[in-house]
Amino acid sequence: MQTRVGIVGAGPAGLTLALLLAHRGIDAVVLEAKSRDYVERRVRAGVLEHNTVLLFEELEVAARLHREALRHSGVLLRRPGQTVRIDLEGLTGRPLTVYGQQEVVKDLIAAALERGIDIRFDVSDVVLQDFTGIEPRIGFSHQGESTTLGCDFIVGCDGSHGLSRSWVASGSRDEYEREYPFAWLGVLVDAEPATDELIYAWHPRGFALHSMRSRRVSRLYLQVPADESLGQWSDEQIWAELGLRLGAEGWNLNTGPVLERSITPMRSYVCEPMRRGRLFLAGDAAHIVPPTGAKGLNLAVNDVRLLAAALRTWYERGDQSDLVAYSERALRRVWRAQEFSSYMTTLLHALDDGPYAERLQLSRFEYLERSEAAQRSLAENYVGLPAKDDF
Ligand code: FAS
Ligand code: PHB
Repeated sequence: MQTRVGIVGAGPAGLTLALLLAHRGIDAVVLEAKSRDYVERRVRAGVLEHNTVLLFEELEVAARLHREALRHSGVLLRRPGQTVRIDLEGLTGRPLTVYGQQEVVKDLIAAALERGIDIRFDVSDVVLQDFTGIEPRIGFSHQGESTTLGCDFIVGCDGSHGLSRSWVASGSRDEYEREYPFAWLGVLVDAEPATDELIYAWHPRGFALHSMRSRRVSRLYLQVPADESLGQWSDEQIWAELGLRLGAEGWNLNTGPVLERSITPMRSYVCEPMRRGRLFLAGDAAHIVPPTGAKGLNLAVNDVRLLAAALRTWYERGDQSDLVAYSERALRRVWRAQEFSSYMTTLLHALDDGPYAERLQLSRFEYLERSEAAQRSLAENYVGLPAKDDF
């Protein structure tokens, strides 16, 4: 098998990259370890930045998104007895879009297959070879056959548990990590959201988030200890805790059947550089953010937006300057998202860091309540700073 770009992973990063390359007439093959059904059912992110929606519109994969997604112009930050609304669209001119990652992945896969992009699901034994030379190869097994895919470039879009990161040699790789002492217990619920906009709540018992997937399906999260297991929480306990933490005068949570539940660890990670030879990393393969800033999926899309443009420069003009600059450019927005996710996580979670840290949180919250400048800073980071060729 031979192609121009071998992509490992059919998540938002890998699929968006394959579509961007096809849009520019550059062949790619996508190798995915799981089944199509599995990747289309994985419940994960829910919030799309304006940049991400614009890029999906450019790729002509946003039709269903525009029919079914929820368009939000603000977000609510809550503490017991206080709620601050951040007027995202009024402060930045850019809205927020709520549309589940599983819906994004369904739309991207459907468009890719319709456009003849070669996606191999259920592959195994993926091995990356000769990417420090000019003829990289990917060995893999598919439908009981071992195959080698020759390509000009390999892009590791295989997520936080993938293998491509490990191929960026430990010698030339700097890793930056932070583990938080808590996780998010998430539930997808068949219940009408009790709010028109997302509610991020600080509470002495812990953080809670009220999001949604549609006007019929709510998505809610609770801060739990990092080593918590799902079995420790009954539905009743989850609802009781959500009601306590999100509670406000004259406001009631809508409960309903829990359709899905999961626990997501809260960690930050960055691998630098995001390439080695002709192997590039994009998305969670290169970086992880705690979901408090709703950046994970959007960062993955930004990485491949920059990488696809760099590959086009190479193929159209034989100019490798954008490929050389890719890692530095992508990392600029990665670190902006790391800082914002850290700010939102430390602003809104019960940190168990003593009374001084709690007073700092309160002061930040009151500053947000009083200062338009503080609100504008949060708003522009949350909706996503405008995409540029080098950021
Ligand atoms: P992905 O992990 O989505 O995709 C990687 C793909 O590579 C997977 O399909 C995997 O099966 C495949 N793969 C792995 N190893 C392979 C191999 N060896 N060979 C072939 N394929 C291989 N972000 C938010 O903004 N909000 C959230 O609420 C949120 N919740 C999350 C919950 C969980 C449990 C996780 C893990 C992440 C969550 N994220 C959230 C972040 C998430 O949305 C990611 O940022 C997003 O999926 C990144 O997309 P990709 O980089 O494409 O990686
Ligand atoms: C979600 O809807 O899943 C969601 C929304 C905002 C976040 C994280 C997750 O910050």
